Amino acid sequence: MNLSPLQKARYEYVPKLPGMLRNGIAEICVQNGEATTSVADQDKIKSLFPNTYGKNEITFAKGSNTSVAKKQVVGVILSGGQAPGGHNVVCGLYDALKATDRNNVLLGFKGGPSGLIDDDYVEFDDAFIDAYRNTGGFDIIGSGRTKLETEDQFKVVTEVAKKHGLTAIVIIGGDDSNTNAAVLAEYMAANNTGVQVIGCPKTIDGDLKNEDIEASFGFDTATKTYSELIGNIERDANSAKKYWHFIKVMGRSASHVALECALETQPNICLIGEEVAAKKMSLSQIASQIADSVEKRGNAGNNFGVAIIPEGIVEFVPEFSKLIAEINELLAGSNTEKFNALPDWDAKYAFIENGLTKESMAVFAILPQLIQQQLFLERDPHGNVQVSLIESEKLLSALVKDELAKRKAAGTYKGKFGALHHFFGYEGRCAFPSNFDADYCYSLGYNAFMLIQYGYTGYLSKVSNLSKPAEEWVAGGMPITKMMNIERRTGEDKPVIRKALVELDGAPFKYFAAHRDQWAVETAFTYPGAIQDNGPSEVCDITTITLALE
Ligand code: FBP
Repeated sequence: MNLSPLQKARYEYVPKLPGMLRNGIAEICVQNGEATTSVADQDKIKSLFPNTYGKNEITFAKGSNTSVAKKQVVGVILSGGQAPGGHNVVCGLYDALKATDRNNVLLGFKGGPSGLIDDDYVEFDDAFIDAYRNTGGFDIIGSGRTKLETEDQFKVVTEVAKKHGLTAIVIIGGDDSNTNAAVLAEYMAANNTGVQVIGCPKTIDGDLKNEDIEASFGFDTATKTYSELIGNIERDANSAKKYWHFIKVMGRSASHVALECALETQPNICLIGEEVAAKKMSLSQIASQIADSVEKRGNAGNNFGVAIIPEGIVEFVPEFSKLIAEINELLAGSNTEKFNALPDWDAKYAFIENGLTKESMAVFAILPQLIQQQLFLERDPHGNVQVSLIESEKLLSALVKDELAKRKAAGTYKGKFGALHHFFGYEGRCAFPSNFDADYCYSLGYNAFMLIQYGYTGYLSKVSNLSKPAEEWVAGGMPITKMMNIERRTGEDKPVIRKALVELDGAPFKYFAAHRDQWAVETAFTYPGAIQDNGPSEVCDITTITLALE
């Protein structure tokens, strides 16, 4: 492997653990918390998870370790989209496992959940792990989005587990992947396989959080990476004074990434999908809101600006989300194949026209053909629209341009409008983890092994009190079923982890809402610069503004 100077330097970084995990394995005991219930649909979730539902939350503390000694053979997978810090989860897991007993074994299954089915794995040793400490990416074993849900898949996983003598499986993933973890844990428990399943909360989207899980890992580094880039663009815009930049940022369902980037960079516009849904805004209302800022700034001679668009925005516009829901139903089951087999766009258009309601067809009909076609791109294995492939930044800037033309004709707008488009997503998912993510991820992995050692299954590794220094972080676990409810996916009702959306009465949104009118008209940009990992703590160890405000 060719090493950059930074990578060499990052090998030397020693991630910080929560205080209660610092005294060595022999000094970690368990404190029992409250029994749990699911966030909604309790009866249904309880009946689907009879063996893993309703368990207690737990916290680790300093004290004599009372876990039962046995040889542990643990399998780990990275699942879903990449997020900075994933390697450190594996490193923390490995270190705790080996510190407990050198004979314990950690197997990494390659390419996500499919690695478990195909029995494609590697056995980690010190040299292997050391090459990935404090680095970004998931390339240590790769990732994938295969959904583990059928009886046949579970049987194969059970056979693979038997073959290796697995005592536990750790699934490092987002809401969908941890839904997989809960379902697999239930299957393993119901069939007395003796295999425990533990999840770890990953996703740059930041939507796997709740009163227990304060942040998903990767959000910190990804948003700081995008904010650096947005700040650079703001400075370019303010230097050249001739472009409006429409910047789409990742965040499939929730707008946490967009909101955090806005708090970091103070752009002229930032759309928040959850607000658009709450106010039932139409596409033309959104375009008009952006055009107001362009007009005011343009009339004052400032023909430039920056607008941040969350990639999931289209799903929040009521007319659009209804359209997407209808398209999902239209493509359910074998219909996708039928649709894809149609010879050309005209035939597909006729099929669509036949399947959509009048209202949705009216929305569909006014979209540019490029966007219409993007709405029919393949869903991911969990049935989600791949919003990263829908160019909503281009759609919105085109609508703004039309609106400005009308205002120009009416004589109210006197400026010039030139738009450039960007999409920041993949740029941030494999960045070197910030100190925060390096520490948090290592702690999640270390903690996951403690949950295994103490015999828990169907639990999520939980590290909280994150806005404080790592010494004060609190390590423990919570049953995954606590976060679940029933939702409609690919035309069926399914138990899934409820996504955490931006709360409009939460402190981060309120702060943004209190300042955005000023930011829309003035040039109030802030330039966060690149992530720093070596220097004063107030520069290198800061958390996200979202976490600080929450
Ligand atoms: P996870 O929910 O698996 O963490 O992935 C989130 C994400 O990064 C989204 O922000 C984005 O829409 C999606 O992955 C892109 O998926 P892919 O990597 O398959 O293109």
